[in-house]
Amino acid sequence: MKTQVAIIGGGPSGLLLAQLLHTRGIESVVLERKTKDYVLGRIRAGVLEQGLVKLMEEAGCADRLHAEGYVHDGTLISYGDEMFRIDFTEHTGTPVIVYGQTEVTRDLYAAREKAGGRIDFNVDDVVIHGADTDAPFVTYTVAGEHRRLECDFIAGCDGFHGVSRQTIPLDVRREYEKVYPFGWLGILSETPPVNHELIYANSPRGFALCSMRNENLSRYYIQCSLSDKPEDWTDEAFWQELKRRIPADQAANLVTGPSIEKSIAPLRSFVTEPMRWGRLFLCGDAAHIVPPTGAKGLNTAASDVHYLYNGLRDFYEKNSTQEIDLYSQKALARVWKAERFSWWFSSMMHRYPDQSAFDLKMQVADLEFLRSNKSAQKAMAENYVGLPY
Ligand code: FAS
Ligand code: PHB
Repeated sequence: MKTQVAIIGGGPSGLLLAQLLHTRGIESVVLERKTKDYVLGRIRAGVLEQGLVKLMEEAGCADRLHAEGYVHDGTLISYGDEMFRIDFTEHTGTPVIVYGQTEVTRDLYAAREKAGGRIDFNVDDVVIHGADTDAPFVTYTVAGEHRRLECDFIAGCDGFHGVSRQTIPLDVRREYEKVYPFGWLGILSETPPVNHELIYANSPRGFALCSMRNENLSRYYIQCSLSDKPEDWTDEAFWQELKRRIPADQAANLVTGPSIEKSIAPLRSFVTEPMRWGRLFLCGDAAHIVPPTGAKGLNTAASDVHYLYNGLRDFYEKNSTQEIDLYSQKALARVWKAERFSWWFSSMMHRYPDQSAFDLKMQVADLEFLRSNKSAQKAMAENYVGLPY
């Protein structure tokens, strides 16, 4: 079998790239390890930058996003019972859209199916061959049947635990990592959100986040120990802890209910350089991970896709390799800014086991400066809504 672009991974990165390439008549095949339902069952990101919204529009997949997504002009930040607002539109003229990653992925699957795009599910034993040659190919199995996919390029969109990054030789790769000493326990509940905007809460008991998917589907997180398991937390225990971490007036309005999903995500900052090796291009979580505090994971995957799509389009339409040759440099320039913002916001909002009294004073000073300084708020807003591509 032969295609132009072999895409490993059927998450948002791989699907968005496949659909954008399709709009220019560029063929691809997506290889996904799991089933579509499994991919759609993962509850992840909730906030979309305008850059991702524009890419979904370019891919012809933004109708439901615009119909059902929620425009958010700002976010709330609390510490103890204090709370203040960062106004995105005042500082940047740009809002964000609250629309779950699951729905983004669902829309992309629907578009690929409508276009007759090839997606092989339940693939195993994916191996990338000849990425450093002009004739790369991918071998894999489906239900024990061996397959070989000849291609011009390979997009490694297979997430943090995929095979693509590992294909780049260790003497070529440089990896940078910071593992955080806590996780996020998240629940989904069919209850109205506690506030119409997100609340990022710093409390003496740890971080909490109040988010949502729609007017009757809320998403809440509390910082938890890495030794915790979801089953260690009853719904009641979760709600009680959340109420103790958000301002009292917000806690008084919190509508609780049974969790319909409960999971714990570890937090890490991670970047691998370069994001290209020969004909292999890493995209999204395959190349970088951020703590979800700044809502940058999915959105930075989107800017990777933007750069790679433009590079591949120019290769096929203009016979130019200029943009693919600049891919890693351009993508990493934006990745590191997202890493910085996510690390800074996480440092300001979480409780760290080794924090001294001075460290805690620095957190409060950071929060007070952000609360009182318009330039600090503008910088926060510019990072949150998404730096330019
Ligand atoms: P993904 O991991 O989404 O997709 C990779 C795909 O490749 C998967 O479907 C996987 O099955 C497949 N795959 C893996 N190995 C393969 C192989 N060998 N062969 C074929 N296929 C293979 N970001 C936010 O902005 N906000 C959040 O709140 C947030 N919460 C998160 C919670 C968790 C638990 C995790 C893990 C991530 C979270 N993220 C969040 C980040 C997340 O949204 C990612 O940034 C986003 O999924 C990136 O998309 P992809 O790069 O497509 O990677
Ligand atoms: C979410 O709604 O899942 C969400 C929102 C903002 C974040 C992280 C997660 O920073």
